[in-house]
Amino acid sequence: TTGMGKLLVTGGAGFIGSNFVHYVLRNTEHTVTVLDAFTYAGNRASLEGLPSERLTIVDGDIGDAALVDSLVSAHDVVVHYAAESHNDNSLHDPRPFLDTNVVGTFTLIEAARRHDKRFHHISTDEVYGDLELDDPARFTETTPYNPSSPYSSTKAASDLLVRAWVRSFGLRATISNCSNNYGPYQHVEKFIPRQITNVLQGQRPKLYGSGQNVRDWIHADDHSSAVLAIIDAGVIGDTYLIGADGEKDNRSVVELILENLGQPADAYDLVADRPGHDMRYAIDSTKLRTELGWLPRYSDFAEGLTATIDWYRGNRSWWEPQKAAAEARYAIQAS
Ligand code: NAD
Ligand code: TDX
Repeated sequence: TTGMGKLLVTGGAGFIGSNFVHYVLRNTEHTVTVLDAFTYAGNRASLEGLPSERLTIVDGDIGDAALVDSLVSAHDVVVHYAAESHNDNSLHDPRPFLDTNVVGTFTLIEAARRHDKRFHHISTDEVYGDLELDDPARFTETTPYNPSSPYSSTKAASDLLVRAWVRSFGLRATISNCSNNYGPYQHVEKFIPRQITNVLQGQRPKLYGSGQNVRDWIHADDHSSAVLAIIDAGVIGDTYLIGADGEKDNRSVVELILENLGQPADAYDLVADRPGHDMRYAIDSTKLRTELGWLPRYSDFAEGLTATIDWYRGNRSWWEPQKAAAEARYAIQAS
């Protein structure tokens, strides 16, 4: 990326945010301030070993208007990752999703408007609802919003706030909607890390429903390179879909994990389905590729998954402290 700037990265201690911070410090000259509330999903260990002269970490809430105002005023670009991110949690306790995803985003864009700062909003393909398994269509920038869950409806609400602030107040913002990410530092509540760490602990993977649901997987580093491309050259007011043509059904992903870890491919349990479970997501990222020249580096999912499995194998001290609590939450949700 060109030049040097001061980035304020919200949610930078979470999965995708921390991968972005690593990526930025490795590949650009920017300095980074992370604003993160360190909820159950935030982890200081995900930011260890980074150059302290280019990284500042602030423990605070994006809903804290005074804190947000002073931080936004002191930076060039706000990159907004912070969110409550897990669908299963949103089905059992939606309130934090409204507070963080909706009111938190509102608080940030008000500050960005006041100080006329460049704002990039990170969102998800889940705002478009889901597709049938046999539908040849994929999501594009013009697909109508149709979210299914408390999580995705609050992300949709936040996207619409950003669009309205662009139109009504001239906020200098862009939005990206990305497909499912995988890679290091992903919380063990999420599908891929949950199944890897289950197997590493001698437990069986848990597949919801029939395991036929399809997700469109992208490596977190490819998400990061796309966000940097949009910050550099994206058109103000525009939305960009980010995806790497990685459609896989959940059963195939579990089978790959089991094979990788030397287990029989059918050594998993089918468990109760997620209520309202979206069937399939699929991204058409033609706009990003043709207008901004972006390309994913990880084109082979099986290879990226193997690297991710190796990371969880080699970093037990990162995930073991979260594992029991995450499984206890699943046990409560199931009862
Ligand atoms: P995550 O849950 O791993 O991380 C979220 C981070 O935000 C955590 O560090 C948490 O402490 C922080 N946070 C939560 N509430 C906060 C608040 N009120 N104030 C400050 N910080 C707060 O989530 P993730 O999977 O890394 O997702 C990051 C972003 O990317 C989200 O906006 C999500 O909607 C979006 N996204 C995720 C995926 C995916 O596959 N995980 C795909 C597309 C888009
Ligand atoms: O134990 C499980 N078994 C299972 O079959 C879990 C945790 C999930 N699943 C299924 C549900 C989904 O079909 O795996 C798929 C992926 O589940 P999640 O990891 O919970 O992701 P998803 O619901 O698809 O949402 C993710 O991608 C889009 C992120 O969590 C969101 O933040 C992002 O917006």
